[in-house]
Amino acid sequence: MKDKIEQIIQDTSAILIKNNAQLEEFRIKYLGTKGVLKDMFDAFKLVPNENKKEYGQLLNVLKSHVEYIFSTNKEALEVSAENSVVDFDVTMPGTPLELGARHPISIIKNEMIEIFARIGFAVAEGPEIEDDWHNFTALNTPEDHPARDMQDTFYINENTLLRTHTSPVQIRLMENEAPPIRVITPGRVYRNETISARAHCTFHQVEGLYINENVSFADLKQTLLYFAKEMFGQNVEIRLRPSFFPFTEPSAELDITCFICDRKGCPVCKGSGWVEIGGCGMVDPAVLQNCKIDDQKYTGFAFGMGIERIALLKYGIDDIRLFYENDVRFLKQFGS
Ligand code: 2NM
Repeated sequence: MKDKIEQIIQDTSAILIKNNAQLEEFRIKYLGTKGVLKDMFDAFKLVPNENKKEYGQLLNVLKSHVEYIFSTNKEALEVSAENSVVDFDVTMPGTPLELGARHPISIIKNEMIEIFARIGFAVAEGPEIEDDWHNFTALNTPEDHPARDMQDTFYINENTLLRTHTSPVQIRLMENEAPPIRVITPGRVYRNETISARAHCTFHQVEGLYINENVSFADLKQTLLYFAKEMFGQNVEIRLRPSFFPFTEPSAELDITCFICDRKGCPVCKGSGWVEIGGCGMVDPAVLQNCKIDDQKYTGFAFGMGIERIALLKYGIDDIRLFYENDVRFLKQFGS
């Protein structure tokens, strides 16, 4: 019996268990109700009394050994099952990622940047939190101008505010770089306005600036005509209506012929055949002086357009608030 016990310990130690079926085979063979251990314990009953103590101890060693082999193999199989991915076909195509859509404001902004890039305008950006000098004073805006009013401007403190236009980016450029300067400044601006279908407290602008020797109002007009035709179609014409801005002299509002109704008159142009898309003018010499640019040598033109306004017109959207709600049902329509 002693030899038999040793033989079983040797056999079970050498066994290689590779899967659950082999584990079950092992369990039945050694630990089952008709298994090897059961036979050994049955045989133990016939052992003479004087040998019972010795063989009893040996049998208990055998039982622990077989149970140990079983449980360590069982654990090893469980761990390897957790770590291996069964039935994974590496040649299958992956789960496709759902593509998003660019925001309509970004689409129009990028289109405007491309159109102006083709005639040599660079792009510049700057901070949305500005100081009084760059947002107002350098732009020749008087201390008592209504735009500086708490009602129109979000102030952070007396000298710090959320920019109300992107012109401060152009002031920084004129302060730091020598002409010629030919740049557009797209970006987000803030105005303290009551939110409605037509107006919002934040919106986006593209402003343009060209400073050089002999820059004329005719250059401004031709630049804007080129832009309007590229943006809205070659049939479009522009109209400049006299206006006023503190930073330009002379100043004008920029209208384009209504491309919705082709000038016949419709709800979008309110029957007039024209829609306003921005403002413009010749940079006031006082602004050039504020930026230490020689206003005897250089002249310049500037213009500003609202991106939302152009997006509303181009996409036939009737409520500006849709741009800021991030409703995917709205945004998905601009898949690009
Ligand atoms: C507009 C209309 C007219 C403008 C002026 C300047 C600067 F910095 F050169 F003085 N930047 N942008 C300007 C002029 C902006 O927006 C409706």
